[in-house]
Amino acid sequence: MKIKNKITKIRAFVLFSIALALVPVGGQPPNDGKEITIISVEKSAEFVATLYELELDCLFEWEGRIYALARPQDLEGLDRSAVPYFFETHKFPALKHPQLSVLSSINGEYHSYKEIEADLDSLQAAHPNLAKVYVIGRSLEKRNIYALKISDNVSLDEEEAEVFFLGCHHAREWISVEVPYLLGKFLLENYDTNAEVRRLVNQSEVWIVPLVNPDGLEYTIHYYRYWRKNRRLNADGSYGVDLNRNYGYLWGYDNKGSSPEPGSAVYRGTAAFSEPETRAVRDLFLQKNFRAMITYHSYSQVILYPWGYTETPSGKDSLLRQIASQMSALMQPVNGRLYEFGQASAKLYLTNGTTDDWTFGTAGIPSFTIELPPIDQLWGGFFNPEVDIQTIFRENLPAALYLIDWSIQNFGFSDSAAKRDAARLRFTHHLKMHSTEK
Ligand code: 0X9
Ligand code: CA
Ligand code: ZN
Repeated sequence: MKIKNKITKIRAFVLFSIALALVPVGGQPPNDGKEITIISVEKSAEFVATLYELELDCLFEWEGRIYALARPQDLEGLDRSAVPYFFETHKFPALKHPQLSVLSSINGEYHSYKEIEADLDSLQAAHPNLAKVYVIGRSLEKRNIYALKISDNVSLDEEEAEVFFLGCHHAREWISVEVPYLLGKFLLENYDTNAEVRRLVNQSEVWIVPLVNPDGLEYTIHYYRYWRKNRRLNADGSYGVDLNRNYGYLWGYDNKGSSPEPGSAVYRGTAAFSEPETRAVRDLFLQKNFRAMITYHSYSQVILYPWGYTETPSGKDSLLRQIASQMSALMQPVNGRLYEFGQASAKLYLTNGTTDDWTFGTAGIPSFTIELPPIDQLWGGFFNPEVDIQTIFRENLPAALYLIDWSIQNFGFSDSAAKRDAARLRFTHHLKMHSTEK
């Protein structure tokens, strides 16, 4: 074999885009002190196929080479494959303000899959009359997808306004797990002492799915902080379907709002609801009669509403704008941060197969995507320091409470109840209880 492994350590090689991608200015590197290895291979079909085979996550392409993140076992695999590659190691710099970083463990105050499981169970145990944890489905890697229901007489399905909150369709958007989780915790812990919270909880049924994409989240914690999609092994050897392009309303409408290419960050999958994670959300949604929903993402600090697939306003544009504007007005005084709002396609970019287009398109309910702070990459992008978790939650709280109240006030009006009832008949499977009450 004449192919010689060319293993060269280029110490001085510093690429600005790596620094930008992994250590956003103003943000806190979440992998402080950790060493990472970045490899590169010449861009040829054969070499790229090897990267896919070895399950490496490609970071970017630059001057004819593909750069990817590699773990130690990946380097062994590369050596065996006889693909010539370069590698370099980087150590994240020590922080000037370590208290702002992710401290207590690899993911700090943020929740991992096991941590959200344990904390949801604790909430249920501490508030047995108000909180119940359900398993609404399983991820590709067989992790549970949990829903927390909060209401008085929680075991009963009462004639009350149902409201839906979701988090973490995108793995690297860690803050989007925390905000809906903390909303649930807040409602439960303030029920006894706060009459307004009690009224909202008594008159509604709040459903919270804080972690739609557990496989992706675990991948960001243990392998690659920048991962976005789920962990589907695609036909071409690449990984991941963008769960926020996999919903069934005008799925794959065009190739601008989503991609047919498996390797793309916005790959829509092979069919609408091809992924177990979106199916879990769909099946819960179709069994319920939700009046409004918020799905949390990051970052951008904006409130978005349908449509995403077209720049044409929906028939309910003024209602959606009015609710979004109310939410923004309630959020702004908390920490002084302004959340701009608008139709998703116009305010941000075209998308199709998103959660909110689907819930709005099938049930006609007010549906919002809240892109949590920061406002841009220079303020940290996907990496919010731990001290910001409470801050961001606190400013989002009045918007969530407002939407619950709006749902209560508008309970009884729905132009698509019949449509939804018909759909529900097709999904009659029963929700399974988690843990103590199986
Ligand atoms: O692209 C997305 O899925 C969302 N942005 S993110 O950076 N969190 O990935 C925005 C979706 C906006 N469109 C709709 N909500 N329809
Ligand atoms: Ca109730
Ligand atoms: Zn997102």
